[in-house]
Amino acid sequence: MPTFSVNGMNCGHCTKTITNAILAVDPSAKVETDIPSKTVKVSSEKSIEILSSTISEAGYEVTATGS
Ligand SMILES: [Cu+2]
Repeated sequence: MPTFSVNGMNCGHCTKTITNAILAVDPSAKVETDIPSKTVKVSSEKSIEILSSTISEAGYEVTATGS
């Protein structure tokens, strides 16, 4: 499952913003966020590139991408 390290994801508002942005491009996506490790795991049919740019467009910097 693609995992993104997201700089600036500090609170529940951030996680909600990011989750909603991903759900806007893929309503069937499953999103797991973890604030202490600043990671977002996404189960989605969309590509890593699309998911990464979606997080960026929501206003957060993706510093690393893994799977
Ligand atoms: Cu926040």
